[in-house]
Parts: sequence; C-alpha cells; structure tokens
Amino acid sequence: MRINPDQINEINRSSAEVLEQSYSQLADQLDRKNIDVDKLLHKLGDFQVAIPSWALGQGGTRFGRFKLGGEPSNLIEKLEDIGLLHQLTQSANMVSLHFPWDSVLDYQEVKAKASELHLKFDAVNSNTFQDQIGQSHSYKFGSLSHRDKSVRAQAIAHNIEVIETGDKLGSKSLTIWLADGSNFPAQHNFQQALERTTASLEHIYQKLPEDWKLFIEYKPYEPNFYSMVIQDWGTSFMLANHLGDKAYTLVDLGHHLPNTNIEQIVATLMNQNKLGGFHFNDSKYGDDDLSVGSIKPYALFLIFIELIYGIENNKANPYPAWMIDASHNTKDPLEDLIQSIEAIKIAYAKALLVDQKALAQAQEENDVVLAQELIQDAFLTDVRPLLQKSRVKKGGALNPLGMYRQLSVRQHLIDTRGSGSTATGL
Ligand code: PSV
Ligand code: MN
Repeated sequence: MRINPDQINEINRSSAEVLEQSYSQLADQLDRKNIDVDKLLHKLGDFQVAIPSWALGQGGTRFGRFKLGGEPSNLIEKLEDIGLLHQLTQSANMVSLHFPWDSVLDYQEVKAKASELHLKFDAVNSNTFQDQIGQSHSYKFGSLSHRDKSVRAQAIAHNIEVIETGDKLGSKSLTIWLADGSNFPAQHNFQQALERTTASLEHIYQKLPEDWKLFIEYKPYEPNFYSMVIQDWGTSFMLANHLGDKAYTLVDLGHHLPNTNIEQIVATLMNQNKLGGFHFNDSKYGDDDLSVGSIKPYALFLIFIELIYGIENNKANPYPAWMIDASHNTKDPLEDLIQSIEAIKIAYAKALLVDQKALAQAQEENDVVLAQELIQDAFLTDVRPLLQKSRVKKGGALNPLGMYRQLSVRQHLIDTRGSGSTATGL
C-alpha cells in the first residue's frame, strides 16, 4: 500500500492552524533561550532509524502468538510496510534484514523496490539461534561457541553468507547477536566457550569487507537462563577490541539487568570509540518487550544526552547505527513502530535542548542543583510541535498514528494480503 501524497497534505491541512499556533508558541519560547530553532528542525528531519524486517508481524511469546492479519509474507511486502512507515513519519528510511528469514530470491527486484520507496539497507543480522530445515548440524548446544568444530564452521559459514548477501544489497554492517550460553551450572566451561567464540568471530571478521563494520550485541540472559557467552558490554567491548577497528559494541536498551546505568555505558563506549550500534526498546522486567518510551522516557532522555555529547565530542566514534528492536504480542506492529519512532525523536529533541555550555559550567562549579534544573527544564518542554513541523515540511504526516487510523491502513492490508498472512520473525 502506498499513500497518495495529496491525501497526506489534505489531512495535514485540517490541523495546520493548530500546529502553527503551538509551533510559534514553542519557537518563541526557544528563541528566548537562544536556541536555534531552524537547526533543531534540520536535526530532527535528518534523524533516521532502521526498522527491523522481523518487527512487522505480530510478536509472540513462548506461550503462543495471536493473529493480526495483513502481515507481510515476503520481503517485498516487508519493504512496502517500512515504506509506509517512512511516508508517514519521514524517519524510517532504513531496513535491517535478518537471514535466513529474509531470503532474497531476486536481488534486482528487492533493490528496485527499496529505491522506489527511498529505503536503504542497514545492518544485516545472522541467525544461529534456530535450526533451519535441511541444516546439517543443530544449534541446540550453541553455534559460534559450540564444542564441535563442524557446528562452529556451519555458523561461521552462515555469517559469511549473510555478509555476502548484505554486500549485494548495499549494507555496510553485520550485527551478531549470539544466543549461545548455558541453561544450567557446569553445562559449559566458560573460558573455553569464550575462547571458541573469539576464534569463530576472528574467522567472520576476516571476511568483512574493508568498508564494513561488525556490531557485537550482548544480552545478560535468554534464550539461555544460566549464562550467556556474550553477556554484557564488557565482554562485547573486549571482543570488539580484540578483533580490530571495524568491530564495535552494540547497545540494545533491553539487554541490561534492572537499574543498570545505561547512559554511563554509552558514555564509556563512546569515549573508547567503540559504540557502533544501538537498538531502541523499553522494558519493565527484561529484554525488548515494550515500545520505546513506554516505561522509562526519562532514562531514554538521559541516554540521549550522552549520545549527543558523544556524537559532538568523540568524533572518532562512528555515528551510531540506530534501530528499533521491540517485540510484543498485543499491538498492531506498525502502530507500535510509529509510537516508538515518536518516542525516540521526542527524547532526542529534548536532549538537543539542553544548554551544553551552561551544563558544563554548572558541572565545573559543582552546582548539582543547577545541573539538574538545566536538564529537567529541557525534559519538561513539550517538543511535539517541533516534530510535527519537521515532518510536515518533509511531506510526512502531522500526526502519523492518527493518519494511519484515519486511512484504515491495517484493514486495507488485511483486504489485500488476507487475514491469515504471517511474517517471518521472532
Ligand atoms: C533477541 O533479544 C533480539 O531481540 C536481539 O536483540 C537481536 O537484536 C534480535 O533479537 C534479532 O536477532
Ligand atoms: Mn537487539
């Protein structure tokens, strides 16, 4: 489905007056604080986040999966859904593919569809956490860390194949989320599992094209519940350092134990020029279960303050590869992604409002109270008119979620794809 741009403009027009009022009020307020509003609009307009191809269908839990209807059942349809999201939000011009879920049968067709929708291919993801039909060896007891050399070889070969596929599509990075670990004490020899993983990663790294990056994701638990081989940012950082300049740590917000100070991890990694990738989500208890900003929007804002400081001051750290990575079984995934994009941009915009000079001064003077006031003043500013203005300027929807509903997009997708169509993914 494609929305006619005239239709977008027409719906926008019905709220244009209200937007002008709220926007000019906010612009005046920011002006008085000497904030360059045009610069802000540009930064917000430029911000793009990758959409994972596996987030377009209804998520499941180990207890089951509920029917959604109209899910994309092939890669072309997945691209079309992301194209729609991009049309509405103007902030989702990248797609992150996951293999073998996204088998590419015709590269030309896939590339042509992506360029028609103004989409680029971001990081590609390998999957050595599930067994595929016809696969010679099982990953039940691990993949890159497996005791058996032939299982490791199979997992290495899969990662290399993913690089080759991504290369043909124009991707420039591989993300490895390694699900290997152990479910029970004494199941693994920790040191040996880490040694085998390091050696496997070395093989993959050798095959990485010169202009590519390798992102190493970490996760404290799940699918293994006693230990994970790459359990935390320290392990990921150590591996990335060991492999070389093209290897980086990837921070997924949901992959921390409760109350972890993620903003400090971000700052440390950027200081070391090793923050490569970033997965957005939110969680109450664990992993990437909930929509971005639905639980801890203030924590996300604090994280963005560090990200912005790092982007501006640690030039040797690459610009992070942003992606949304959330999975739950209740919402329409497209609505969820619209909400997530909005939450990310709200946190980003608020963090951009922080008066960096005044903050540095307050820190210099150990003025703890003023430092807090400065960031909270930014956090408490309603930045939504800025987001709306920047979207409308780019041809997107003033209110993406409202427009999605007004145009009955899901019903349209159900009518064209059927109520039983299912997407591959988690
Ligand atoms: C599993 O936790 C996970 O959500 C990881 O964060 C990966 O990025 C994603 O799945 C895809 O493998
Ligand atoms: Mn992730």
